[in-house]
Amino acid sequence: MAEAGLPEVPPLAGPDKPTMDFSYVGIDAILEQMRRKAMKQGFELNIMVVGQSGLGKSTLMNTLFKSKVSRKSVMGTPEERIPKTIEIKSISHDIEEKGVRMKLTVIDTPGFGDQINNENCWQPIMKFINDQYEQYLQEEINIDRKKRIPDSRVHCCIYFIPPTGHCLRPLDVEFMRRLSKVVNIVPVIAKADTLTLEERDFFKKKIREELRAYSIDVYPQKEFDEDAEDRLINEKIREMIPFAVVGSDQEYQVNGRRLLGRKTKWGTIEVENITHCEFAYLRDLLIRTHMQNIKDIASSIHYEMYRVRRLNENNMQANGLSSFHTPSTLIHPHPRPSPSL
Ligand SMILES: Nc1nc2c(ncn2[C@@H]2O[C@H](COP(=O)(O)OP(=O)(O)OP(=O)(O)O)[C@@H](O)[C@H]2O)c(=O)[nH]1
Ligand SMILES: [Mg+2]
Repeated sequence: MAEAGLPEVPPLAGPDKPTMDFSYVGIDAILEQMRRKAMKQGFELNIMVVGQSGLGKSTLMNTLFKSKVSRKSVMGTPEERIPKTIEIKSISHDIEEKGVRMKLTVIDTPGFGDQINNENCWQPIMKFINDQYEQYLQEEINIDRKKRIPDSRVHCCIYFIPPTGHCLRPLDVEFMRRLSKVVNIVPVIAKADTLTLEERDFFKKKIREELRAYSIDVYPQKEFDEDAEDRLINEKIREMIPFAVVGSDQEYQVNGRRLLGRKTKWGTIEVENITHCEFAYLRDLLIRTHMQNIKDIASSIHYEMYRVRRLNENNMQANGLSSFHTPSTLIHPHPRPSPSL
């Protein structure tokens, strides 16, 4: 019998066991060790939502918490109207599924671009993202640093495009162009139930063309595909982006099943039904298929760029150089650091 807490080690050879293969070292057991470690630590994902007021950002995040990701953990909360978001606010949920723990944090932001003059309205969002990088950096360079640095860095930012059916607005272009350089951007078409299927397909295609034309690199970025397999999977996602989503935190009974939906006179739009909208694809990308990759790119590309820039600034200050000089002793970010998977 194994000691309490220790993994059971198979006996080398026994009377009823075939002779062991002595060339076997057991490297594959590292996978089990990593799994145990990861299970103990749990997982974290920080998602930010940005977009014009009333586009359903808060609703969609409630949908995410209430959908199959965390049906159990939020059951029983009283249904109430979602208030207008007036400040940047983080909400965390601890989710546990099949013994795996996850802390999902949503950073909800107030209506973006709601002013008459929207020049530089992306700045508070950019500042928030950089502030989180700065906090992490300060913890990291601390001599007496924590074993596990609390991670409040924004791993990805869901940008809500209004369902106009025409094209991106200059504001959308400006935001995504600037922010895609510091954070993973996942664009979505908000309130997709207001578009017909043809309008939706046309709008999605148009947005993809515009993103290409303006060289806006949204997640999953082509240049960070690791290999051919990666490229194949991500290419399919890139052909689907932006996801046309519908949000709701209300449950309805349809054909004997309880589901999240929007009830209209003409029927109920089921938010998790892929024939109705693409919410499930978004959730699967964020949680089921690409969560680790999103975090890797956030950390090894976006945070790394910030870190290098800040350390260079510090160096220059220490050497009494102005930022106009670019001495050869500068630390340079890797030309294209590949995310560690
Ligand atoms: N038709 C439709 N309405 C939606 C959808 N999602 C949310 N709504 C409704 O739109 C209204 C605004 O939703 P919120 O989630 O508060 O929007 P918000 O983007 O968080 O708004 P601010 O906090 O003001 O920035 C609510 O009445 C929602 O019920 C959707 O997918 N389709
Ligand atoms: Mg809101």
